[in-house]
Amino acid sequence: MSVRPLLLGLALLAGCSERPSFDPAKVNAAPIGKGLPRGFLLGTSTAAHQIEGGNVNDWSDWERGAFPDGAPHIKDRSVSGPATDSWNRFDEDVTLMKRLGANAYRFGVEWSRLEPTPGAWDADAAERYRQWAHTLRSQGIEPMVTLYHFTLPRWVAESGGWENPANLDAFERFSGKVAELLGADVDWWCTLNEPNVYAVFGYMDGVWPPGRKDTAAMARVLANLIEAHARAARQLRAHDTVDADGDGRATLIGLAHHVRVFQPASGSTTDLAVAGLTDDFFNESVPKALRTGHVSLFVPGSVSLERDVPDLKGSIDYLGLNYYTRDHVRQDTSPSFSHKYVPAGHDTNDLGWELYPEGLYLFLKRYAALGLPLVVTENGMDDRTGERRPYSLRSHLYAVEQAVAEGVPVRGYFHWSLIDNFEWAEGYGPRFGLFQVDRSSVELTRRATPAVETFREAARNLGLTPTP
Ligand code: GCO
Repeated sequence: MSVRPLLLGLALLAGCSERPSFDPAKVNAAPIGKGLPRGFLLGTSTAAHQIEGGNVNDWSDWERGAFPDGAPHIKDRSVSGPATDSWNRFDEDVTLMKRLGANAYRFGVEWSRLEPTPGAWDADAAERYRQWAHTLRSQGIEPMVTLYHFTLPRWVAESGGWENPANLDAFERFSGKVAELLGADVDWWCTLNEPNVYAVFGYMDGVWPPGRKDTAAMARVLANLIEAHARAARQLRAHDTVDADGDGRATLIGLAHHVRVFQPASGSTTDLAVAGLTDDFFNESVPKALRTGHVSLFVPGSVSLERDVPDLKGSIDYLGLNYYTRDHVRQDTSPSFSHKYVPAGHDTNDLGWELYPEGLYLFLKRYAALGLPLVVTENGMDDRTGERRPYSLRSHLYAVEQAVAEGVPVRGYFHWSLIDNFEWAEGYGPRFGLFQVDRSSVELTRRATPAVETFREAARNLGLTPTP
């Protein structure tokens, strides 16, 4: 074994000494939103497949299947189906954004709609996305567009998905086309959503399509995704030359990187090293590659991948962070070499993920070292009654404001999510929406949860004007 784990463990130990802890009384008393800088993007986030409805892609196929032991791929046996019908209810969703007072919206374009077969461009779908981006801009809502959020057209998946280098070429072409399509209204681009999560769930844990359990393939796919980002960024810059918001820049490119706090279960050298390695692989691989132009992936005993991708350097203008939770970690023999859990008594969301707003502050501080603007591209909680979301939203905005107060250049916060939606392998049980969606009604009625008021308060304190 190399000295790498030891060094990482020690690095983590050093990091442990400064774990903050927020005082709920202070969080509740804070004039939330007041500490955010001018021009801050305060919005919500969604993904095409989770809200549009009617999509036909690798995920809609996967949703109908089962694992070898007979268990359904989707825990509650639901299929995304009509989702929240946002494909047809976009204007209604914009009304909700206006009610929040949001000045930004992150949404995805669905590759399988735009290019259902190789090289064929669907003009109607394209026109609808163009109108969406235009509507948002004319309503004073800054659009941020995600190019890839976990779903692939069938033809891409069937030809090997992200394992096949030819599909990187296809994604590159697609990115250029989307830039041409939406560039007049869009400056903020998010090339990929959570490449680390996708690679691990799809290729190591086998719980998402394509359902593989092959750690070496997981690493290759992650490396390919990182490379795909660099290639997409080049296309976006070449084909979106319109500065839509008048700030002097036609493109602001980033990706949404999923980060989790990995807390060693004990002070033992093994737990420290395992937590450090997990952190290194999961949290650090992507930002390090973006910074250095070199992809380096290491999983003890199974993966050691090195790849130069010089175009990565300078490929991002901001780093997006999707932050939800903290895992406690101890050594294990599973393929990921670590066992992750939440100790009894810790506060969790309804999916059992620990609520740890301090973690968001820690990551903002950590990635300030990149010297680039940071954007919280996702944060939120599964709260099926909606009663606990107000504090969650407040405490995470508090984390952002703490970081801002210490000089961290945070440019935006996008709450996941605007509305309840299809939560991948979990189906429709979880409720992440600021607005609840009544799935029993034909209209898929959207109803405000209590956190809408919290969001409006932050918006007003930022100088925005929610509609009544
Ligand atoms: C992800 C996504 C979202 C999820 C959200 C809640 O992290 O999987 O980007 O699609 O719905 O994070 O789990």
